[in-house]
Amino acid sequence: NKRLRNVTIVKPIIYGSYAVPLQKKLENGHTHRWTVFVRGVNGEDISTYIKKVVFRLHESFENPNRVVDSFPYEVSETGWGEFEILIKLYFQDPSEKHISFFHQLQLYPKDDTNLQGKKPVLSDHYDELVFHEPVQSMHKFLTTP
Ligand code: SLL
Repeated sequence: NKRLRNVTIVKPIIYGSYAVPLQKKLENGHTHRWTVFVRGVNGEDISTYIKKVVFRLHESFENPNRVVDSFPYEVSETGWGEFEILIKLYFQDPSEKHISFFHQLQLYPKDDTNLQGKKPVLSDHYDELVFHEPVQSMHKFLTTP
């Protein structure tokens, strides 16, 4: 399982969240429905090289570690507060170490043009996963159409 010299593969991804206020506050105090997600750009299927995604929610949630092992890589919940979500990407090839990043869940619009909360509040980020000189087995996952 050799490294492929002088080969670099770049995988663009988008990760983030969107949130909408509930019509009515729930008995448990929840005010919003939200989704946190990771996806490929241009509808690319990332399951060819992603094995699973773990979303670590705030500890006030039941089972805060949410493991998603197939498309779509997302978790939907209701809640009342904003917090940082740890997102861990695990790759199909076991020799490739997982990577982690944080996303700040946003429920409330930052500008007051959307104070009525009619539109979903979206917060997302573009990022690029760079695989420099991947091993042969990982290269195969990365180039599978
Ligand atoms: C805050 N530091 O105080 C943050 C914590 C926690 C959000 C936010 C619901 C949990 C549940 C929930 O939205 N927790 O009751 O299921 O704003």
